[in-house]
Amino acid sequence: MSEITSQPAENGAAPFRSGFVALVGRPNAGKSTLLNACVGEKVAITSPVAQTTRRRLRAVVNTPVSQLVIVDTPGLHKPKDTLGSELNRSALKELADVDVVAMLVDATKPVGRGDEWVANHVAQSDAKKALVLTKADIAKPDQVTAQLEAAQGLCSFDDVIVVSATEGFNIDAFEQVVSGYLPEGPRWFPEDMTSDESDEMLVSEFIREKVLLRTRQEVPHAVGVICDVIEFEKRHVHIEATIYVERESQKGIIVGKKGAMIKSIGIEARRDLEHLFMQKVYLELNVQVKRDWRRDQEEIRRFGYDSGE
Ligand SMILES: Nc1nc2c(ncn2[C@@H]2O[C@H](COP(=O)(O)OP(=O)(O)O)[C@@H](O)[C@H]2O)c(=O)[nH]1
Ligand SMILES: [Mg+2]
Repeated sequence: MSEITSQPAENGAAPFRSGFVALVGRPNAGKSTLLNACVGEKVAITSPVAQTTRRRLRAVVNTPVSQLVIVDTPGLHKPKDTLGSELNRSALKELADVDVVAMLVDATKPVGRGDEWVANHVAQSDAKKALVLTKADIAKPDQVTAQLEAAQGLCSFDDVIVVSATEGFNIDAFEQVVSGYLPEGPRWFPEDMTSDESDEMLVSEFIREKVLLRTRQEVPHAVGVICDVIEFEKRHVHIEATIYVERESQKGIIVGKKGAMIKSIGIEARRDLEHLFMQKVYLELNVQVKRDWRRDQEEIRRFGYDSGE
């Protein structure tokens, strides 16, 4: 859909490019799924729950002609509490710091006020702007056409691309389009580096994802996870973590009947963690109540969900 416009270097080869691209958009647009598809492994957690992503996450993607640092951000939305405001702040901050802003729009949901609001912020960024229409695999062709037209009216984009992150459709093309807009420069990061998250944070997030996938309504939003212990032993990784909720009733839901829910969460999280660390994992999970932590700036910071300002 797009041509790389960089000038060939003197020896005839295109110059190597490197820089930053931020993925922004409404909650659930598919930002974290696209990040994982580009990296080729799971670094960001994803779920149908809005505000799954609470932390900015940077991942390094190497292509033959470029090194992209892709920045995943929390979905931009109308905040309801202190946590929500922090998530917005964290996402908006990235707009000023990157070479390319990729605004993601869900092909299956009509373009609405939420997208307009995001686009108004994107328009103010000095970065190059790409419109990325996501979830092409589940959108009907006429839906894609209509969405493209509506989304292109939101802001002046330098490029447009349609992708499916779950099917791996146009992921290479997305990387190519973005690479073309990066400044010339070397690989700034080691080729084997995938993300800037600590092991503790990856553990907490992987566990939180399993809670999100298994709980409903208010419960997923009330959950915060902290990794208390992580020890790399000879034959396994020893992990202890605590799942925090805001109410006793929520604790009951997470624990489940005779501990069935927490057991399932543990089994699923362990499977992902063993994949991540490529080692056996021993995982001990606790559940605790921390009343109204989402309204408490200090608690939000302790969980690592703050914007760092
Ligand atoms: N069918 C389909 N579903 C997708 C695609 N990308 C994301 N999703 C789903 O949409 C939901 C939200 O995705 P996520 O990446 O967490 O969205 P984010 O809030 O923008 O980070 C998840 O259930 C994903 O599995 C896609 O390309 N195709
Ligand atoms: Mg996300």
